[in-house]
Amino acid sequence: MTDDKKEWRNPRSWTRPALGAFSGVLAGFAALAVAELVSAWVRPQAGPVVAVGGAAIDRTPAAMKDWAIRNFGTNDKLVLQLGILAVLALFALSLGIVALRYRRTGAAGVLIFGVVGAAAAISRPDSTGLTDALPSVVGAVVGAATLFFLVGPLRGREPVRGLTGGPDGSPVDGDSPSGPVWDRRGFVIAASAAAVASAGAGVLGRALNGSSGRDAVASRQDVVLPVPSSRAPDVPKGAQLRIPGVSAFTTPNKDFYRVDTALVVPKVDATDWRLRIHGRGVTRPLTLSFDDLLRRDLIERDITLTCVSNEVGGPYVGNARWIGVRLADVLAECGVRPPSRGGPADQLVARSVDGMTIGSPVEDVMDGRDALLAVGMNGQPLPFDHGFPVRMVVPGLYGYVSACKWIKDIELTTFDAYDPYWVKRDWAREAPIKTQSRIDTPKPFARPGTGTVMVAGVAWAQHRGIDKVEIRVDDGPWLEARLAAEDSRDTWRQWSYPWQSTKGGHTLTVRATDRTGAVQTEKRARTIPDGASGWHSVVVTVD
Ligand SMILES: Nc1nc2c(c(=O)[nH]1)N[C@H]1C(S)=C(S)[C@@H](COP(=O)(O)O)O[C@H]1N2
Ligand SMILES: [Mo]
Repeated sequence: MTDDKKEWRNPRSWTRPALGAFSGVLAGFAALAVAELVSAWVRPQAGPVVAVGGAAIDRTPAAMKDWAIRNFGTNDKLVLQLGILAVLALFALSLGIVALRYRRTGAAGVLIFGVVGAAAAISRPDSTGLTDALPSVVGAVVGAATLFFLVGPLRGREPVRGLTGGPDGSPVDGDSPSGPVWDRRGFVIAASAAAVASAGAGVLGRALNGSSGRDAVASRQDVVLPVPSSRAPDVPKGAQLRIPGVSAFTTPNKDFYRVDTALVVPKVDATDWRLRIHGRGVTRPLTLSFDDLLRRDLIERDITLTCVSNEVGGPYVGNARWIGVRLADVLAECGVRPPSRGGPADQLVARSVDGMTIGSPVEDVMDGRDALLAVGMNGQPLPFDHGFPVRMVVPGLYGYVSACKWIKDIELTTFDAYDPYWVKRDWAREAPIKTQSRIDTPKPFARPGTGTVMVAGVAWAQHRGIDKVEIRVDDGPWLEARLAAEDSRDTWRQWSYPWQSTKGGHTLTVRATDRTGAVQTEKRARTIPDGASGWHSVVVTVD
């Protein structure tokens, strides 16, 4: 007891584990920094954190993904990567302490993380081969060496207790601590050198990764979108209400929601992009270049996209003016017939450069709706975030069953024969967009004054169209809202209602009716497996 107390008072009893832990963290930092640098040379997606993060995303159960989107929204990827870094820091710290006593084991532990990173990198669906292992492997070797080097001379000759060594400080795994022992100055210099070199490698790697894909950026700058042979009519003047707080009718590209599994946004060089179309019932397989697409007849359409992960009242819906090639024409040229005309394939599987697979009903994309291979978004080439150079857009279907970004391959198959990415993860095979409406203003918990309060928002039922929107105050009768002008039945529609408010707390609720006459259901459903349902409500207090 007395001994322990003395030992505890003696700074040495914790200085050493602390320095060991510190060396471990430094070694981990060195490993990641070097991996970052090497990944800039291989490709940014091959870095260990991105690869392990991607593997984690693919294995995340649907419920967890839903939870992450709900809590972190579009920041979910940042949170994931910070989580991975936190876990790595904890392991690195522990390995540093272990290495004080078992130097080889500690260093080997770092190598194991390298193996994990390498395995993740080469098994990613977009992996380009064994070189993807290099960032993890080289990083881990440098990390292990750093730990070995820093920790060796820490394993001093003085007797130490507990965690840091045997009673006489002798190593247990047989590697001899016969080398030099750090004095304080020596350790500070060595550790600082390691830290500075790692920081240098990391910053350089970051910078190089940040400027990677320069060819892709240049190819995007070179794109001149041809004038579409079929223009979209101007958005009717009355489609955009001039009520503060209502969503912009056309969502600017920079504000457009983004939902995908890519930790690093793919940067595809349009000049070597190809789209291959093949599979069942394809009598004339086709490979198209980007220029091939631009030379075809282009159509321009306003289409509202919605994510199946959008909660009732949620933000994952946006409307853009797309330019693209009519997908049905391309398919017909390849000899594809929809099932209703005897075609053998009922599922079209689009595959992206990052390994995403998205399956749509062949019947839907060929039924006359404006299903597009889109090249333009709101007058610009597609932004990288939204699928440059080419993505699919299909009116009326949730994004995960229609809107493949960075597309590179289309395979005709059957629903029986193949489950795409999200279907493997328990989401529905087919998912038409559910009729929905959202109150944009007033905001939840707003405190408007008495008098006329403009209640307004958007409603959507893509490819069916919105015919009616009603609101209800508390448990009162349904009141018909004024509908803004309709742009097309493939776009959302704005609505408003001048509410004569009365003092006190009130719940405002909205529901829409689509052109098939179906009233938006009150029945609450979760986003899994085929989209949320229920009515959107906002609680306000009138002062
Ligand atoms: N390659 C790829 N395409 C993808 C996805 C993805 O994860 N990877 N996500 C899909 C989903 S779930 C949606 S809702 C839309 C979103 O498109 P946006 O990010 O341009 O809004 O893209 C779809 N296309
Ligand atoms: Mo989605």
